[in-house]
Amino acid sequence: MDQKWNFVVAANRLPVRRVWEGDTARWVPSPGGLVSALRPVMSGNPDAVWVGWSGIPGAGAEPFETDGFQCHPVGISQGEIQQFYEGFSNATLWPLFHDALVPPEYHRTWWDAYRTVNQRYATTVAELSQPGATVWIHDYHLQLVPGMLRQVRPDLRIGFFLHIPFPARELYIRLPWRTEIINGLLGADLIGLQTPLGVHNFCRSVTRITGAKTTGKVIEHDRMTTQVEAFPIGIDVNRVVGLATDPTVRTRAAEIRRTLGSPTTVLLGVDRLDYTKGIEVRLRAFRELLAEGRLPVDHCVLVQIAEPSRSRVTGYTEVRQAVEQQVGDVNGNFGVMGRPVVHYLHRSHPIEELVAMYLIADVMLVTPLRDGMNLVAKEYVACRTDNSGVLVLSEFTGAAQELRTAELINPHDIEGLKTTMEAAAHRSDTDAEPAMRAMRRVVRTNTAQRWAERFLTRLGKLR
Ligand code: GDG
Repeated sequence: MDQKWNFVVAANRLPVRRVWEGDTARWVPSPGGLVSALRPVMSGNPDAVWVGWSGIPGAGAEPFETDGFQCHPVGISQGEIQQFYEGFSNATLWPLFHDALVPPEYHRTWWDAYRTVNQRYATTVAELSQPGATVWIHDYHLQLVPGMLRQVRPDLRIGFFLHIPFPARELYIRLPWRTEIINGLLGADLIGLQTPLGVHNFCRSVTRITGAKTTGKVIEHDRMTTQVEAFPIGIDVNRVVGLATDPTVRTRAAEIRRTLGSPTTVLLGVDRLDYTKGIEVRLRAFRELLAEGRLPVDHCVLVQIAEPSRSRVTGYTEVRQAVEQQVGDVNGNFGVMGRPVVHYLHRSHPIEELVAMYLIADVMLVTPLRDGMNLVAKEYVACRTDNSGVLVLSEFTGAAQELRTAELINPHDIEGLKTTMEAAAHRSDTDAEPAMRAMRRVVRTNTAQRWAERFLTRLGKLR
């Protein structure tokens, strides 16, 4: 690799995916929060490269250009997908970091694969980086990369951002490889977490495991300093508002509402089908409200979009079965011919369709048991350009730290959730307006682009 770059992003996935048209394949951008957030610094930047997996098992493809910057695929074999991605990343780290909602599995072979793939990323990044380059590594799949990279390239300015929560110390220390992961992360100059609680949890684990001195958000270790701070992620507000005000999308929204039978109240959930998202909790609350006559069956509809996700990982088949059983139960008991009460869509939707759904949702249900941030909550708020609508939001999301005027709920307290959902369904637009207006200010201020700018500016001032 001869060419070197001055700004290197490393993430589990590349910002593009391969699509086939007949016999020819091409790369198309995969729309995601991270891609939008980094667009201003990546797009058309000849000094920037993105290192990640293409989503296709096997050796990495040749580097290529997209949107004016370089993409450098990292190869991941079928076996590594099972052990590194589905195994250690999503059946060990993901559940452990989400309060062990399902029991994390600890397998030494998975750990070996995690180390191997992280080493591959570190080697690739080291080879691609100019002297003194800035490197930004993302998320729980790559927590060893900062440390591995620091060993071979002490000259680099290394930032790391964790998109999921950092768990309480009492949970984190269960991890057999807790020391290795902490040391991996401490290779970074700057570690970003979604919330101040994440920062607190991380610093407590560091102190316990390494004995390093922590002063506020500064950790001193091995003649090096790591700064740890909260950088709550935002959304691409202009894009979302652009869609929410697009006449085609608005026409589609009206059409969806008619298809649903023009109900008085539409309640909506939009999630990856994941056990952390609390989909079962909201379905249970909804069922009980119908059964108790507190929500009128003929005027209320719940739409639940559940994007398929990680179907081969432990816990995901179970959550799907549970949700589908609940949907069947509610519709079997409360629906009438041609008019289900719950519309459950287990598939991925184009963003335009999601925005149309946000536009018709009188009540948005975001009820995770634990969530790093939750961008769906912010997207809903951004779409409500007339300040109508009620956001019911779990206290256990990062978003709850910012959207203080949402209807905050404890998803473990079904009675409390029911009371809030009932009140939300009956709230008038006028009553809902001040809360929505305040949330819209927050979402418009802390955008995805602003988040990236804040992180990189902070990183630029260190060392
Ligand atoms: C992780 C953290 C943190 C959903 N269904 C479809 C679809 N989506 C889009 C939403 C939203 C995104 O996916 C989901 O983002 P979330 O933040 O809600 O959740 P995670 O996927 O768990 O993300 C999370 C995030 O990273 C960023 O740091 O907030 O806490 O867990 O943008 O709109 N998009 C399309 N079709 C769908 O069917 N196109």
